[in-house]
Amino acid sequence: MNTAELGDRILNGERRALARAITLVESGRSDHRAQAAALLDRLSGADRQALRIGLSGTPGVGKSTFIESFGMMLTGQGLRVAVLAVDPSSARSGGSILGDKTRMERLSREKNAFIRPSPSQSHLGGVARRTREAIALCEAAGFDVVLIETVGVGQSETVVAEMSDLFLLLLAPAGGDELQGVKRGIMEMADMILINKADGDLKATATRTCADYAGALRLLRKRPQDPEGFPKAMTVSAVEEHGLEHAWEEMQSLIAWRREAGYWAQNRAVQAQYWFEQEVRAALLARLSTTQARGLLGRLGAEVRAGKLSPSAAAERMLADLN
Ligand SMILES: Nc1nc2c(ncn2[C@@H]2O[C@H](COP(=O)(O)OP(=O)(O)OP(=O)(O)O)[C@@H](O)[C@H]2O)c(=O)[nH]1
Ligand SMILES: [Mg+2]
Repeated sequence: MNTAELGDRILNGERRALARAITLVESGRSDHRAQAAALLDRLSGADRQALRIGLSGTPGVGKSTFIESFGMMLTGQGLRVAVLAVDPSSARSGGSILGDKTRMERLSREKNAFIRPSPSQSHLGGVARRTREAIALCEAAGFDVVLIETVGVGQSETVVAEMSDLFLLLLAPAGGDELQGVKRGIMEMADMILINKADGDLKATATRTCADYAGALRLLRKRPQDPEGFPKAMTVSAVEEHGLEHAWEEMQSLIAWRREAGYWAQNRAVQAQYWFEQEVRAALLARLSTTQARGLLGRLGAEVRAGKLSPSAAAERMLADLN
């Protein structure tokens, strides 16, 4: 299938075409890269936007269960929902969300939903690009909401937050009064904190945990992109499907406010600039691993090691000689 036909099918909302296109953007082959670029270029003209919701949380907090329940609620409202994952630590069997597609059994059968696992064995830079491109493909395919899931480890929250309109942090109820070791940086990224598992025996603990986090959020520096009362902490139960509609209402009201105040567009512009700079950085680094660069590092390095050339002088010469 050529890119024109593939593009038309994506615009038509065909999930199989979308899946194929995502496979294309995941490929490292240079002819595939060229095709992917042509496809994305073609689709950008459609100018369709989805609400991009980033979702992070530690293993076992209930991300998959939440996405299943929340996704079903959205499709129940007639919305089309795509689910993507950013999982740099694909040591976990079979990557992320499709390892537990069983947890999203209903959603995966839903015709207005599309679920895509993260490819295994990719470094964070590669994952970031493929996820951004997959988001663009989902938007072109007419999805209303794109959920981007990540396990809360290391840098992946930043990656997801930098490509989301809304960033949710899912937490578990915790005993005691210390905040669950959530790093301040991650709290600062969150637009909403959802304390999951607010059901059964855990309900009271969840309510207390929620109050603790609401307090902690109030202590953070106020961000211009937040109306009064945000970022917000709420309790939900993904299993019992409690609080999901309320959470969705809050998300919509936040987004409506940001659109009105210009922060939605501004945020997307800032993100575009960020990714542009990241790509330049990555491309410059890649130029250090070409044969020519490695040759220069070897030759100039020998002179540096022998004391014939200072490290800075060698670096300058290296950069001048690099193609
Ligand atoms: N009581 C209760 N249990 C829940 C809820 N949501 C999820 N769980 C349970 O928590 C466990 C982990 O849920 P998952 O949805 O797989 O969690 P996850 O965050 O996707 O986990 P990883 O994929 O390993 O990162 C499962 O046993 C779920 O049944 C909830 O709302 N209430
Ligand atoms: Mg999961």
